[in-house]
Amino acid sequence: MTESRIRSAALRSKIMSAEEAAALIPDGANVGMSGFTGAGYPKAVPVALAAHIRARHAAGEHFKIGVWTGASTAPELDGALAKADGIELRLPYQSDPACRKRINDGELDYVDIHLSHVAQFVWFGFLGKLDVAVVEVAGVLEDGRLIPSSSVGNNKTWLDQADKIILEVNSWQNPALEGMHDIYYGTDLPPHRRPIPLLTTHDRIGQPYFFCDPEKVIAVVETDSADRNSAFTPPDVSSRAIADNILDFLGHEVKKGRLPQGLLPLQSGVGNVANAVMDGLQHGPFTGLSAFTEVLQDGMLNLIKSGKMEFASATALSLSPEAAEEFNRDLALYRKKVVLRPQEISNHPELIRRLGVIAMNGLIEADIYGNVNSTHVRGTSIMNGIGGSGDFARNAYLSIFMTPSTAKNGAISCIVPMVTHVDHTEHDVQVIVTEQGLADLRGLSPKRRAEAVIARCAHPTYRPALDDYFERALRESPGRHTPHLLTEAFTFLPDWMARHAPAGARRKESVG
Ligand code: 0RQ
Repeated sequence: MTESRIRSAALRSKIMSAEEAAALIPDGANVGMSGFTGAGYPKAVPVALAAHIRARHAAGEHFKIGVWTGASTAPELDGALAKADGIELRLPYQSDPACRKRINDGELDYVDIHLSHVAQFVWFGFLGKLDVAVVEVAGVLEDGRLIPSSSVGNNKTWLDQADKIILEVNSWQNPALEGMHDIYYGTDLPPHRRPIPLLTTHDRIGQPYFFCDPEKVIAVVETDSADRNSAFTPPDVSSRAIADNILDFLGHEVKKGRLPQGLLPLQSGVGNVANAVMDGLQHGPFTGLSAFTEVLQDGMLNLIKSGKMEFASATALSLSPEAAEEFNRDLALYRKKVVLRPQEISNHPELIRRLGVIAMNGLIEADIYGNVNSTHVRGTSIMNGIGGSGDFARNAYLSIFMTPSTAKNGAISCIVPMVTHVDHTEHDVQVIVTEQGLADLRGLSPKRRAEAVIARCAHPTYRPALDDYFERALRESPGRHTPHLLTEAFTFLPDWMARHAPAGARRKESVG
């Protein structure tokens, strides 16, 4: 690596190997790591730490740490540490198969927190002491300030709050990232909080660098590794139909005068369906779009490239390898149209409400009354976590949840009588969309919501069972405001699904 990436002589003197740096992290430490949706996570120290932990375990010693991040990371972080059985507690969001298995096997404590809450939980002291920060950066200035990399996440908080800091300086990250970030240092604690002075998606209210006390830096590790950058599956028939339903609905809202022609700032969740919706917007009638979101996926990048989207504010990139290559190649263009902010700002309720964000997130199951489960399979096994979906759904101008109507080749209906776990209550869910259609739940009472969700969103295979449940609940439920048959809400539909699922459809009861 050229020395120009680490321009501070004081920090250059702390360069060491990942193994030496990892050995400085003690058993029982709470470690704040960078990383958000596979971008900007440390690539070398966690792998070295996992090897160190295995060696300590082989010697009969106890060694586990708390792992705090921005959001999901990659196999080199969550995967490596979970496989080594080195994680005591994980927060706030993960999507790694090895980590998920440990959580669902009861071997790893997981605290699934709204992404906007994490920083203030640390500032308030709710999570205990942060011992070490391990943060990837794109470079270090002469005075020790840091150039953030492809995600910002909670790094500002980790660098502020940790006793000790380990930096990974990754020369794979494009040096032209310098200047693209907006790190806001104006957040005070209650009762001294002031309004956050951000009025449009493209306002800059902070500065492009992280402050970092060089005295706290105990190691600097040089790396040259790509972000995880997993590929997206091209939109299939189902995700295209979901996207079309959303586009029709947004067009209808524009006609009604409830949305401007350029819509309002978009937030789009993770995953293939969310990416397909962005792809749909590419072919839709809307121009002058903007985004106030967490992750910038391929679909959004294409909207920027085609000129349909004027500006995107996020906290992280989450790109396929091809899109990452293109982003790096054309960074001179993209840096004028993209800003990355700390996640307590990208997901801040005040800003989401002020800007009037249109939130679009995935779900695992929705019930007939509009409650949404985004996190649990069959009520007890975690899939990923709530991530930022609650930050956005609760505060958005429009909160849309989308899913294919069935999962596992049609063996499971994603529309159920009663969700087996609630992440987003009926009060925060305004629109549910599947490939079958769209239910606009705004202003509807529970019974009218149930009629709309069953008729418009459920798969035809499962509609009769849901109609039957709802009709019997209307007759037999002790209370008639939100009619339910509580003794059968969770048992009736799975049995029915098992009997009516298409032949050959695979059924999976649990994850991980
Ligand atoms: O499993 O891959 O093993 O087949 O869940 O489902 O349909 O591919 O959809 O990728 O959009 O993910 C809710 C998980 C949806 C995601 C969730 C199985 C299904 C498949 C994925 P397989 P799809 P997506 C901002 C917003 C919470 C966080 C969030 C998520 C897998 O959107 O994690 O929104 N959301 N953050 O087969 C059993 C069901 C199922 C089911 C789906 N009813 N029963 N399995 N699946 N429905 C970003 C951040 O916060 C960082």
